[in-house]
Amino acid sequence: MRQHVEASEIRAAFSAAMSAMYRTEVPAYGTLMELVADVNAKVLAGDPALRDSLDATNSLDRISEERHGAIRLGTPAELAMMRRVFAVMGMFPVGYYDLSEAGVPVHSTAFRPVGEDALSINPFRVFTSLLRLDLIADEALRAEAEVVLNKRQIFTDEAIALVEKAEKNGGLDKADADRFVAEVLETFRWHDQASVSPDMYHRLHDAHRLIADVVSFKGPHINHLTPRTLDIDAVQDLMPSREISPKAIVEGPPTRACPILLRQTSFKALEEPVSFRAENGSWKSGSHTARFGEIEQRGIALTPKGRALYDQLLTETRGKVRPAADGSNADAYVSALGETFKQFPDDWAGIRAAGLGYFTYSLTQAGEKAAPQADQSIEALVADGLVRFDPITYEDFLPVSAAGIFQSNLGDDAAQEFQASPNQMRFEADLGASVLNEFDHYAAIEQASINSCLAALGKLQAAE
Ligand code: OOG
Ligand code: NI
Repeated sequence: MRQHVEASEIRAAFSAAMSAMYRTEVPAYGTLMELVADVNAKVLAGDPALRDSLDATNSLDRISEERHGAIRLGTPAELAMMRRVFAVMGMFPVGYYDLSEAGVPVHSTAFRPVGEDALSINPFRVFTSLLRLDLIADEALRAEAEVVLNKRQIFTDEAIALVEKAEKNGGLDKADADRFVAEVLETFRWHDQASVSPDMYHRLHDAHRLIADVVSFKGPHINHLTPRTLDIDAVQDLMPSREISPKAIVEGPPTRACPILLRQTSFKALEEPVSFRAENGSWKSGSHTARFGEIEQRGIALTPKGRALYDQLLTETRGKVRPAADGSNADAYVSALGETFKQFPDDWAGIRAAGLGYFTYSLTQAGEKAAPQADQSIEALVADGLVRFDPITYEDFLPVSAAGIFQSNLGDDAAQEFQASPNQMRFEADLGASVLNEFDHYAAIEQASINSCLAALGKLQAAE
């Protein structure tokens, strides 16, 4: 049998193909990529230590590459098939995000590589939402939307055949992997001909702009891609100088010495020409707003306790200043955010001591050479300078931030009230699998690193 290509390699090829396609489809995204590369180069030039540490982890040359993208699916069957497609690329569902609470009628997961090695080969994730027609009040419209969605096939026959082949044989050879990437890319492509009439588009749009975006097209066009920036505030400030218009505020925590979780911002979605099939079969031109570009900067993964504190401080801030979509109170929001987050420790030792973040533990140089340790507690080993700790990067998403990204790209008037109704069981039934709990995952990484420190020092003891 021919050699199988590593799943991570297929993911890397897919991410590169998607980036190339999106840059052609949305030229402003190419401009954002150039800006990010320029800002990252400048940060690295001024910070040799950062450059060395990125170099040491082999991530220097890929620093400005995409970290994630997002799609919105219409039916449970699409979600279930998408799970199988992503599995071929080593991407698995992590986390459940309920966006209904924030006025967006979807619930979501992120398909992503899970192990440290897989993440370092290529970190590309896809934030994947499933439309919740059950949140649409108008029953007739809901039924009509269902009919349209059930008629479409978002995957090519060849893509499905290759997924089945990969599942049967436990992987794909090089030629099949290349075909797989090309075929799967088709699902994410933009279609400028809507599959609904102008009238139906407007009714869907009036129910919620997001519903129109999901239901009106042949497939779940990639709606944004997101490279990593080393200075998100600089990119936010510089966007207008490149003639792209940033959303009002950077989502997530404020600027800090020790970054936590995830900060993200985007340029606002562009109005794009589309044509609609009128009742008499002729094409009518119109427009649709959906696609944008985003940037992200990641910090430490927080424990449930740290996350609760983060959520509390964010709620407190938004109670003081609710960020307006037009940016009119952006400065007031940013200063309230900074002020409120003073309650969150801003040094690694303090974050660790308070049990707010996850860390990996490793032997220091002294630890490598250490004599057998009678005291095996990790705290004692840290205190004695034999073990060091480093923050674990948060690789997931934040529902309030995601809602902010959705909202600012659906138009400023899109905020809408829904009953908060998380339904993870329904989501997992539709997905055909359960999602990995991100807290359990980070806790396991931390515990494994503690165990290996203890074992290493224990071995010294055993060798005596
Ligand atoms: C997804 C928005 C969520 C993020 O980075 O939080 C997201 C969407 O607009 O479909 O991508
Ligand atoms: Ni995003």
